[in-house]
Amino acid sequence: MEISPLCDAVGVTISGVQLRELTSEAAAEVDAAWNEHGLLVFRDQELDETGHVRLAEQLGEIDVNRFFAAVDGFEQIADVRKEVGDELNIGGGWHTDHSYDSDPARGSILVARDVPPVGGQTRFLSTTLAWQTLSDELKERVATLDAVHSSEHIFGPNSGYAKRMGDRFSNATAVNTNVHPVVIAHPVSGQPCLYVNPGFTTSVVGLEPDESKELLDTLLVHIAKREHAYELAWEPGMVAMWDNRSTWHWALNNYEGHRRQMHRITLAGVALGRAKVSQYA
Ligand SMILES: O=C(O)CCC(=O)C(=O)O
Ligand SMILES: [Fe+2]
Repeated sequence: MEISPLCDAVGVTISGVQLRELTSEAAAEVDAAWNEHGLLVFRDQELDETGHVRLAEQLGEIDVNRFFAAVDGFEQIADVRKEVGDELNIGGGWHTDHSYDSDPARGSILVARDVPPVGGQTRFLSTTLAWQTLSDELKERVATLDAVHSSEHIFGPNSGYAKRMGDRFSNATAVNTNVHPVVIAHPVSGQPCLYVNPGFTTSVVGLEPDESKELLDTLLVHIAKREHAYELAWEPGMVAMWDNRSTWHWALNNYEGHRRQMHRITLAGVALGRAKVSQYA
Protein backbone atom coordinates (compact mmCIF):
# COMPACT_ATOMS: atom_id res chain seq x y z
CA MET A 1 0.00 0.00 0.00
CA GLU A 2 1.39 3.39 -1.00
CA ILE A 3 0.11 6.62 0.49
CA SER A 4 0.86 9.99 -1.13
CA PRO A 5 -0.55 13.47 -0.51
CA LEU A 6 -3.18 14.91 -2.89
CA CYS A 7 -2.08 18.48 -2.06
CA ASP A 8 -0.74 20.49 0.87
CA ALA A 9 -4.13 20.97 2.50
CA VAL A 10 -6.09 17.74 2.75
CA GLY A 11 -6.20 14.10 1.71
CA VAL A 12 -4.05 11.35 0.31
CA THR A 13 -4.26 8.93 -2.55
CA ILE A 14 -3.73 5.26 -1.74
CA SER A 15 -2.48 2.86 -4.39
CA GLY A 16 -1.55 -0.81 -4.43
CA VAL A 17 -4.75 -1.99 -2.83
CA GLN A 18 -8.03 -3.51 -4.07
CA LEU A 19 -10.85 -2.58 -1.73
CA ARG A 20 -12.97 -5.58 -2.74
CA GLU A 21 -10.46 -7.95 -1.15
CA LEU A 22 -9.01 -6.10 1.78
CA THR A 23 -7.14 -8.23 4.34
CA SER A 24 -7.70 -7.34 7.98
CA GLU A 25 -4.14 -5.91 8.13
CA ALA A 26 -4.81 -3.70 5.10
CA ALA A 27 -8.19 -2.66 6.55
CA ALA A 28 -6.41 -1.54 9.74
CA GLU A 29 -3.96 0.51 7.65
CA VAL A 30 -6.80 2.13 5.69
CA ASP A 31 -8.63 2.84 8.95
CA ALA A 32 -5.56 4.54 10.46
CA ALA A 33 -4.90 6.57 7.29
CA TRP A 34 -8.53 7.69 7.24
CA ASN A 35 -8.30 9.03 10.81
CA GLU A 36 -4.98 10.70 10.11
CA HIS A 37 -5.62 12.31 6.71
CA GLY A 38 -9.42 12.89 6.65
CA LEU A 39 -9.77 12.09 2.94
CA LEU A 40 -8.63 8.95 1.12
CA VAL A 41 -8.83 8.49 -2.65
CA PHE A 42 -8.50 5.09 -4.38
CA ARG A 43 -8.30 4.69 -8.16
CA ASP A 44 -9.17 1.74 -10.44
CA GLN A 45 -11.35 -0.13 -8.00
CA GLU A 46 -13.81 -2.90 -8.83
CA LEU A 47 -16.31 -2.61 -6.05
CA ASP A 48 -19.89 -3.77 -6.63
CA GLU A 49 -22.68 -3.05 -4.14
CA THR A 50 -22.00 -6.20 -2.10
CA GLY A 51 -18.28 -5.37 -1.96
CA HIS A 52 -19.11 -1.81 -0.91
CA VAL A 53 -21.19 -3.07 2.04
CA ARG A 54 -18.51 -5.61 2.99
CA LEU A 55 -15.81 -2.92 2.94
CA ALA A 56 -17.92 -0.63 5.14
CA GLU A 57 -18.53 -3.42 7.62
CA GLN A 58 -14.77 -4.08 7.80
CA LEU A 59 -14.25 -0.45 8.83
CA GLY A 60 -17.12 0.04 11.28
CA GLU A 61 -20.83 0.07 11.89
CA ILE A 62 -23.11 1.41 9.12
CA ASP A 63 -25.29 4.46 9.87
CA VAL A 64 -28.21 4.35 7.40
CA ASN A 65 -29.04 7.90 6.32
CA ARG A 66 -32.72 8.42 7.08
CA PHE A 67 -33.32 11.17 4.53
CA PHE A 68 -31.74 9.81 1.33
CA ALA A 69 -33.33 7.33 -1.06
CA ALA A 70 -31.57 3.94 -0.95
CA VAL A 71 -30.23 1.85 -3.81
CA ASP A 72 -32.66 -0.95 -4.81
CA GLY A 73 -31.94 -4.04 -2.74
CA PHE A 74 -29.33 -2.28 -0.54
CA GLU A 75 -30.92 -0.22 2.22
CA GLN A 76 -27.44 0.63 3.59
CA ILE A 77 -26.42 2.42 0.36
CA ALA A 78 -27.67 5.96 -0.24
CA ASP A 79 -28.31 6.78 -3.89
CA VAL A 80 -26.55 10.12 -4.50
CA ARG A 81 -27.93 10.81 -7.95
CA LYS A 82 -28.76 13.65 -10.33
CA GLU A 83 -30.65 12.85 -13.53
CA VAL A 84 -30.37 14.91 -16.72
CA GLY A 85 -33.62 16.76 -16.00
CA ASP A 86 -32.89 17.50 -12.33
CA GLU A 87 -31.96 21.04 -11.36
CA LEU A 88 -30.41 20.41 -7.93
CA ASN A 89 -27.77 17.93 -6.83
CA ILE A 90 -27.20 16.44 -3.39
CA GLY A 91 -24.58 18.22 -1.29
CA GLY A 92 -24.25 21.22 -3.62
CA GLY A 93 -22.70 23.58 -1.07
CA TRP A 94 -20.03 23.32 1.65
CA HIS A 95 -21.18 21.09 4.51
CA THR A 96 -20.31 18.11 6.64
CA ASP A 97 -22.80 15.26 6.91
CA HIS A 98 -24.89 14.39 9.97
CA SER A 99 -23.65 17.22 12.25
CA TYR A 100 -27.31 17.53 13.37
CA ASP A 101 -27.10 14.12 15.09
CA SER A 102 -26.09 13.63 18.73
CA ASP A 103 -23.38 11.14 17.66
CA PRO A 104 -22.49 12.49 14.20
CA ALA A 105 -21.51 9.91 11.59
CA ARG A 106 -17.78 9.19 11.33
CA GLY A 107 -17.68 9.60 7.57
CA SER A 108 -18.66 8.07 4.27
CA ILE A 109 -17.34 5.77 1.56
CA LEU A 110 -18.39 7.15 -1.83
CA VAL A 111 -18.17 4.98 -4.95
CA ALA A 112 -18.38 6.60 -8.40
CA ARG A 113 -21.07 4.81 -10.45
CA ASP A 114 -21.79 7.25 -13.27
CA VAL A 115 -19.32 10.10 -13.78
CA PRO A 116 -20.31 12.93 -16.16
CA PRO A 117 -17.90 13.66 -19.05
CA VAL A 118 -17.39 17.19 -17.73
CA GLY A 119 -17.57 18.61 -14.20
CA GLY A 120 -19.08 16.77 -11.24
CA GLN A 121 -16.01 17.30 -9.04
CA THR A 122 -16.24 17.23 -5.24
CA ARG A 123 -14.35 19.80 -3.19
CA PHE A 124 -12.99 18.81 0.20
CA LEU A 125 -11.28 20.89 2.85
CA SER A 126 -9.54 20.30 6.16
CA THR A 127 -11.18 21.67 9.29
CA THR A 128 -8.02 20.69 11.19
CA LEU A 129 -5.93 22.99 9.01
CA ALA A 130 -8.65 25.66 9.30
CA TRP A 131 -8.27 25.54 13.09
CA GLN A 132 -4.49 25.84 12.80
CA THR A 133 -4.67 28.88 10.52
CA LEU A 134 -7.25 30.71 12.65
CA SER A 135 -5.95 33.85 14.40
CA ASP A 136 -4.99 33.47 18.08
CA GLU A 137 -7.68 35.98 18.96
CA LEU A 138 -10.43 33.91 17.32
CA LYS A 139 -9.01 30.66 18.70
CA GLU A 140 -9.33 32.08 22.18
CA ARG A 141 -12.84 33.35 21.53
CA VAL A 142 -14.30 30.10 20.12
CA ALA A 143 -12.45 27.44 22.16
CA THR A 144 -15.12 27.36 24.89
CA LEU A 145 -18.22 27.92 22.72
CA ASP A 146 -20.90 25.50 21.50
CA ALA A 147 -23.02 25.65 18.36
CA VAL A 148 -26.47 24.41 17.37
CA HIS A 149 -26.79 22.07 14.37
CA SER A 150 -30.14 21.23 12.76
CA SER A 151 -31.46 19.16 9.85
CA GLU A 152 -34.84 20.91 9.85
CA HIS A 153 -34.18 23.71 7.33
CA ILE A 154 -32.67 21.19 4.87
CA PHE A 155 -34.70 17.98 5.20
CA GLY A 156 -37.80 19.18 7.16
CA PRO A 157 -41.41 19.47 5.97
CA ASN A 158 -41.08 23.23 5.31
CA SER A 159 -37.79 23.05 3.40
CA GLY A 160 -38.15 24.37 -0.16
CA TYR A 161 -34.88 22.59 -0.99
CA ALA A 162 -36.29 19.19 0.11
CA LYS A 163 -39.46 19.82 -1.92
CA ARG A 164 -37.36 20.42 -5.03
CA MET A 165 -35.39 17.20 -4.42
CA GLY A 166 -38.56 15.15 -5.10
CA ASP A 167 -38.21 11.43 -4.43
CA ARG A 168 -34.47 11.70 -3.69
CA PHE A 169 -35.31 12.79 -0.11
CA SER A 170 -37.90 11.39 2.32
CA ASN A 171 -38.74 11.08 6.02
CA ALA A 172 -39.12 14.85 6.54
CA THR A 173 -40.48 14.46 10.06
CA ALA A 174 -37.29 12.75 11.30
CA VAL A 175 -35.50 16.11 11.65
CA ASN A 176 -33.54 16.92 14.80
CA THR A 177 -31.27 19.47 16.45
CA ASN A 178 -28.16 18.98 18.59
CA VAL A 179 -25.39 21.04 20.17
CA HIS A 180 -21.65 20.36 19.74
CA PRO A 181 -18.48 22.25 20.73
CA VAL A 182 -17.25 24.71 18.11
CA VAL A 183 -13.76 23.24 18.48
CA ILE A 184 -13.89 19.46 18.81
CA ALA A 185 -11.10 16.99 19.47
CA HIS A 186 -11.05 14.45 16.65
CA PRO A 187 -12.27 11.29 18.44
CA VAL A 188 -9.25 9.23 17.33
CA SER A 189 -6.39 11.60 16.51
CA GLY A 190 -7.27 14.13 19.21
CA GLN A 191 -6.49 16.95 16.75
CA PRO A 192 -8.61 20.10 17.20
CA CYS A 193 -11.11 20.62 14.33
CA LEU A 194 -13.40 23.60 13.73
CA TYR A 195 -16.79 21.94 13.89
CA VAL A 196 -19.27 24.38 12.34
CA ASN A 197 -20.51 24.19 8.74
CA PRO A 198 -22.71 26.25 6.38
CA GLY A 199 -25.15 23.39 5.75
CA PHE A 200 -26.40 22.58 9.21
CA THR A 201 -24.98 24.96 11.86
CA THR A 202 -27.69 27.46 12.77
CA SER A 203 -26.34 29.47 15.73
CA VAL A 204 -23.74 29.82 18.45
CA VAL A 205 -25.10 29.05 21.92
CA GLY A 206 -25.40 31.98 24.32
CA LEU A 207 -24.91 34.81 21.81
CA GLU A 208 -27.47 37.35 20.60
CA PRO A 209 -28.73 36.45 17.08
CA ASP A 210 -26.73 39.16 15.28
CA GLU A 211 -23.55 38.41 17.23
CA SER A 212 -24.01 34.69 16.58
CA LYS A 213 -24.50 35.29 12.86
CA GLU A 214 -21.47 37.55 12.65
CA LEU A 215 -19.20 35.05 14.42
CA LEU A 216 -20.51 32.10 12.39
CA ASP A 217 -20.04 34.03 9.12
CA THR A 218 -16.47 34.91 10.12
CA LEU A 219 -15.65 31.28 10.94
CA LEU A 220 -17.34 29.86 7.83
CA VAL A 221 -15.59 32.31 5.49
CA HIS A 222 -12.26 31.47 7.13
CA ILE A 223 -12.77 27.69 6.92
CA ALA A 224 -13.88 27.89 3.25
CA LYS A 225 -10.57 29.46 2.12
CA ARG A 226 -9.11 27.93 -1.03
CA GLU A 227 -5.82 27.11 0.72
CA HIS A 228 -7.65 24.64 2.99
CA ALA A 229 -9.25 22.79 0.06
CA TYR A 230 -8.76 20.25 -2.71
CA GLU A 231 -10.96 19.64 -5.76
CA LEU A 232 -11.36 15.96 -6.59
CA ALA A 233 -12.07 15.14 -10.25
CA TRP A 234 -13.88 11.80 -10.32
CA GLU A 235 -12.96 8.95 -12.65
CA PRO A 236 -14.83 5.69 -13.22
CA GLY A 237 -13.57 3.16 -10.66
CA MET A 238 -12.75 5.82 -8.09
CA VAL A 239 -13.65 5.46 -4.42
CA ALA A 240 -13.23 8.19 -1.80
CA MET A 241 -13.64 8.13 1.97
CA TRP A 242 -14.01 11.29 4.01
CA ASP A 243 -14.09 11.98 7.73
CA ASN A 244 -16.99 14.23 8.73
CA ARG A 245 -15.15 15.61 11.77
CA SER A 246 -11.95 16.77 10.08
CA THR A 247 -13.31 17.74 6.63
CA TRP A 248 -16.11 19.54 4.78
CA HIS A 249 -17.21 18.62 1.24
CA TRP A 250 -19.15 20.22 -1.64
CA ALA A 251 -20.39 18.38 -4.73
CA LEU A 252 -20.22 20.85 -7.64
CA ASN A 253 -23.38 21.14 -9.74
CA ASN A 254 -21.64 21.97 -13.02
CA TYR A 255 -22.60 19.21 -15.49
CA GLU A 256 -25.91 20.32 -16.99
CA GLY A 257 -27.24 17.89 -19.56
CA HIS A 258 -25.45 14.93 -17.94
CA ARG A 259 -26.29 12.35 -15.32
CA ARG A 260 -24.17 11.67 -12.23
CA GLN A 261 -24.59 8.83 -9.77
CA MET A 262 -22.60 7.97 -6.66
CA HIS A 263 -23.25 5.31 -4.02
CA ARG A 264 -22.64 6.33 -0.45
CA ILE A 265 -22.30 4.24 2.71
CA THR A 266 -21.97 6.16 5.94
CA LEU A 267 -20.28 4.82 9.06
CA ALA A 268 -21.50 5.52 12.57
CA GLY A 269 -19.62 7.97 14.79
CA VAL A 270 -19.49 8.96 18.43
CA ALA A 271 -20.41 11.95 20.59
CA LEU A 272 -17.92 14.78 20.09
CA GLY A 273 -15.94 16.35 22.92
CA ARG A 274 -14.33 19.76 23.15
CA ALA A 275 -10.69 20.00 22.13
CA LYS A 276 -8.27 20.65 24.96
CA VAL A 277 -6.79 23.90 23.77
CA SER A 278 -6.30 25.33 27.23
CA GLN A 279 -3.54 27.68 26.10
CA TYR A 280 -6.30 29.69 24.38
CA ALA A 281 -9.13 29.20 26.90
O1 LIG B 1 -21.79 13.57 -4.70
C1 LIG B 1 -20.84 13.91 -4.03
O2 LIG B 1 -19.72 14.08 -4.50
C2 LIG B 1 -21.03 14.08 -2.55
C3 LIG B 1 -22.44 14.42 -2.21
C4 LIG B 1 -22.64 14.55 -0.72
O3 LIG B 1 -22.62 15.62 -0.18
C5 LIG B 1 -22.80 13.34 0.08
O4 LIG B 1 -22.97 12.26 -0.48
O5 LIG B 1 -22.75 13.46 1.31
FE1 LIG C 1 -22.58 15.38 2.01
